[in-house]
Amino acid sequence: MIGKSIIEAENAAREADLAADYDALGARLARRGMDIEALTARAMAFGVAVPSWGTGTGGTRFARFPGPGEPAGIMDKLDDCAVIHALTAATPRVSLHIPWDKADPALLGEKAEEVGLGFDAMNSNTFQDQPGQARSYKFGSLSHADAATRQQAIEHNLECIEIGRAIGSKALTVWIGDGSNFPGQTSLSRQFDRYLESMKAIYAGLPQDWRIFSEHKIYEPAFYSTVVQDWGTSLMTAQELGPKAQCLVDLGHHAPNVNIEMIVARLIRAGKLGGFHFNDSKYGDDDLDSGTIEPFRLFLVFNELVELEDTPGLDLAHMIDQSHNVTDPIESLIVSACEIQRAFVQASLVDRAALDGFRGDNDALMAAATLRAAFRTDVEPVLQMARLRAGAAIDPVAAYRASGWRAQVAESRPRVTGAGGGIV
Ligand SMILES: [Mn+2]
Repeated sequence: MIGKSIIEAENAAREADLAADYDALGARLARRGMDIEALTARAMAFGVAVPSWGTGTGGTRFARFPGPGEPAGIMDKLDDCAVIHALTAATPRVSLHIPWDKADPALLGEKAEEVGLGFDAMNSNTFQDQPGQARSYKFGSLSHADAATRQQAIEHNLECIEIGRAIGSKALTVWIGDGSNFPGQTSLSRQFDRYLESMKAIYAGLPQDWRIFSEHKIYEPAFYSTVVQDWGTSLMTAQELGPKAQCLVDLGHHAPNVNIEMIVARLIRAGKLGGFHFNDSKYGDDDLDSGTIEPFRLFLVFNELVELEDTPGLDLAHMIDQSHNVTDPIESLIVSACEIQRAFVQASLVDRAALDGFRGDNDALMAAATLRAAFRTDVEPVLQMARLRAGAAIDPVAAYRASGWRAQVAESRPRVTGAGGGIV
């Protein structure tokens, strides 16, 4: 693990500057009637889950270029996740992916306790075949034309619930790659019926205090039609299944220029928003790091979440889902967690009373200006202070580099040379 002394030494060099920056921002916010301490408390209470699969180098379907010290298994991944949380204090939970992370649940629980992490939603995988698997998912899984293949996929999801139950998870995220690549290849309606029937069987196996999240994705790997392709289909699914079923919004899984924040508002209105997979994109489902391409869009998503945060029953699972192809995955996850937290804090700065007034007066210009005033406020001192007070690093990437973690684990972890396929 990252030694406390390294974090403290790194922080000591930055604390005086932070104190000055924090005081200056506090005074500036006070002039706007805002309390910086309340904002820092909100930042400290915010958490986003790290995807276990994000700790390894990702890739595209063309290639993967792993770096030194890649995690060799789930225990290594949990170590890396613990490093991210130690430095940011913003990632208290890990989202597991079965079967990639399959291990004795007792050992998973012990390891999580040892490194101080909890588990977020479980993720099933019926979009690829596993060694020794009886039936192939080449032509689908939960919506496959063959009942035995559907049953195999259902049982896999039930197993994910069973593992999750043993380690304290409370949700299952289902994303399937089912669809078609040719017009006429499949019946668009009957395929969806089969999917719903399978999801009902999984839903029936949910413990009382669990939720199931339906994640949609517009395309890939099925490039002509996808069974759960948009939020409308995801909402239909959640509504048909029942109260424990909700929708998961992955920011990358939308057509270009779609107004994602409006989808968020609609799903909250329906009582069906369950959580997020955060990432960013330039062209499609690029899985780029959160906040690197369209930080204003991320802010607008959080603006809806903050505006509607008192909605009864709203309980969101915030998770990251990205592919880190050219960076050290730990650094990307650190920066992404901080950027997601930043968008939340910026959205918390919006003067809601003023905004309501401008909306009531149809003053579009000033309403937009109210949002921009929050978005343009540099809240870095708030984020830094939240980390410092939680025992994390004022500058997490600098502390990570100073720790030498990657070089240290590269000594003990086997060198990965495979250049196999990418990550989803
Ligand atoms: Mn996702």
